[in-house]
Amino acid sequence: MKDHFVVTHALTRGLAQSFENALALEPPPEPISVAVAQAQHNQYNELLRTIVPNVVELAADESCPDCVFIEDTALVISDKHAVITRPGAPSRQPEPGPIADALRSLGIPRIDTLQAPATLDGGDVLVLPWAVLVGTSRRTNDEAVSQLKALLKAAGGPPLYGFSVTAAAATAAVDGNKADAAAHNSTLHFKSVLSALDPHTLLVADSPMGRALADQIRAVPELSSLEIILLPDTIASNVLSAGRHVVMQAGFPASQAIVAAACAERGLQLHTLSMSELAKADGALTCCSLLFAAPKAA
Ligand code: CIR
Repeated sequence: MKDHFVVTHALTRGLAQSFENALALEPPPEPISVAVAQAQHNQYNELLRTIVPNVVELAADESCPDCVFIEDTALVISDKHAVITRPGAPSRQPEPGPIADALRSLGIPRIDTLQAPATLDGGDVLVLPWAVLVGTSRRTNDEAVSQLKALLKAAGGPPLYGFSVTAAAATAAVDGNKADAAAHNSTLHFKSVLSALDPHTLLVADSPMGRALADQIRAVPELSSLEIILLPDTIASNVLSAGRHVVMQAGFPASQAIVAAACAERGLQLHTLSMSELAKADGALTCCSLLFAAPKAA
């Protein structure tokens, strides 16, 4: 097994002018500036073009203010199998159509689709080459987890391990103080507090919420080989990892020092990028792309 994620393609989606109406768990202190969000999203695409061989940008859909968050619409499990999701927010349920078409045109031979009453956002799923970790949340339900498990099995894919963002929030609420309680109320997805630095290393927020999920993960014997690195800044725990490149949010020096050291040990190159305007709509780094290895013939 490789010590990094093999990525040949990135799919991204344009940021709609309607982005100012994107869903947000809490109203941002300042309204969203679509122009600033657009500029940050352009920088995201530019950086991806320097680290991923093929970047395909799909057109925005003005009737879907959240369409830039393409990660929620599909899971690319391998170059042989993808699963189209059924996003948990009703306003987002039209989003996956064009993504399914794009994955089909890149030659992924098996593309399954989750069926109602399943709901699942890709932000709740961490796909590793050897395991798939899923957190149920306000967007992802048990029915989706059982459908996904069956689809992975039918396709000969990696095993699925289930977690609960909702249960972690309850644990965190007991363990944490008032500020922590506010922070985990604003946790949208499993990957709002964790992501993979490489196929064997997780970055997890050092918060009651992050620690509660880390405890759930550590309790699974099959996942005991995963190294877990805790980071002081929650938003910094969501990184993009492609080949030997890692991208993290700019502006979090304490977390950056830890990630930089981990990257240096592993021969990974660290880049930073600010997506602060997209964060007003609960967006992080992974949510704006699907990164995967497409079949060789594509
Ligand atoms: C939503 O509420 O669905 C969007 N405003 C944010 C989605 C972020 N997605 C992600 O982190 N995977």
